[in-house]
Amino acid sequence: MSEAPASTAFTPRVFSGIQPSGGLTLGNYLGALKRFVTMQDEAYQTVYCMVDMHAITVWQDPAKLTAATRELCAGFIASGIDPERSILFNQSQVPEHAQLAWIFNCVARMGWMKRMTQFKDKAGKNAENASLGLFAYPALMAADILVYHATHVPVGEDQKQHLELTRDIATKFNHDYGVDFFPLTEPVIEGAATRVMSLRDGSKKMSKSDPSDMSRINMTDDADTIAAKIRKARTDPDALPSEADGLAERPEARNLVNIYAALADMTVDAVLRDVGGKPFSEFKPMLSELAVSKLSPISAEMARLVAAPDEIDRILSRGAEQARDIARPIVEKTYDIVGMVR
Ligand code: AQP
Repeated sequence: MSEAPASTAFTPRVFSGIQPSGGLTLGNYLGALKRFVTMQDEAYQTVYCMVDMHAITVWQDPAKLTAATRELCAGFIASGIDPERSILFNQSQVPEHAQLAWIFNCVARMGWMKRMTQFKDKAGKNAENASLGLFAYPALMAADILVYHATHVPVGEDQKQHLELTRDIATKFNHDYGVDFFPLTEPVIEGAATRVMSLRDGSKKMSKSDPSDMSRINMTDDADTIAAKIRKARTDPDALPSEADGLAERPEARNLVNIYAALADMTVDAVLRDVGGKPFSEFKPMLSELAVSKLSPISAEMARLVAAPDEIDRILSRGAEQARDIARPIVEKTYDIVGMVR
């Protein structure tokens, strides 16, 4: 079997996306956005996307989808993504994503898709009533990445399985058609908060679509709301340990310490050296103060940008043109490989 090429054979290029399926959360920021920003300064071309086609795999009110897409774009820019240095656009403006996704729907196997835990989580007990799009979501995600021949994808821990599937799709395509065309993309899952958990339940991921607003910190929350959510965050009665091992069976405590470490750019060990032995009644105000100092400038800048939707739309259409310049020849070449007359 012909092996897919090592990603080093391709131009170093980063692709990642976030769904406009609600407001940005602290989980999206620490698990993804913060890393997107630092990758701009490394030796990659960076391509970032509001994945609106992914968002509609579950019902989205049209007016809210439009507003959430613009707000998400504002969140990218306010967090430090520079549209002059990164390509920033929304997925539906680049039809090549859908074109390649169809080819990948024909490459991916039903058995692979049925193993995807995110589908099981999101479809819940009523899988028969889930959309076909939700089931095919990982094939579209593979197309998002491979339509740019992206070599690296910064994501949170929850997306690891989808990245493995992307590599499986690339390998099978290359093998079936006897080519070395798609790279084996590397996930970049780094930092103290690759899986930020709900503030109400340390076993559940912090999510934009969680029905409880108290479960998450939204990037648009004001200082009082952030402080109230942290004050009410679920914890246990014990004081904080002085070493990371002491957090092993304490998911809620571990989550708050991870959030602190990621916001402060410290290791968990360094945080525990400072706060070990303190009760939550002392640690929570420290965490609130840190979160407010880091997030308030971002939310203020988001509010300023959201008030200028024309400017956001201009940035998105320019980004879409730049994205299409990369994606179009890759789809054309894919069609040639598959044998489609064009
Ligand atoms: N809680 C989290 N901790 C760390 N990383 C996270 N990400 C999301 N939640 C966390 C990362 O953010 C990026 C964008 O995610 P997404 O919006 O495309 O989809 P998602 O993972 O399904 O995020 P949500 O907030 O849970 O959205 P909904 O509620 O609509 O499903 C990804 O890199 C993800 O890993």
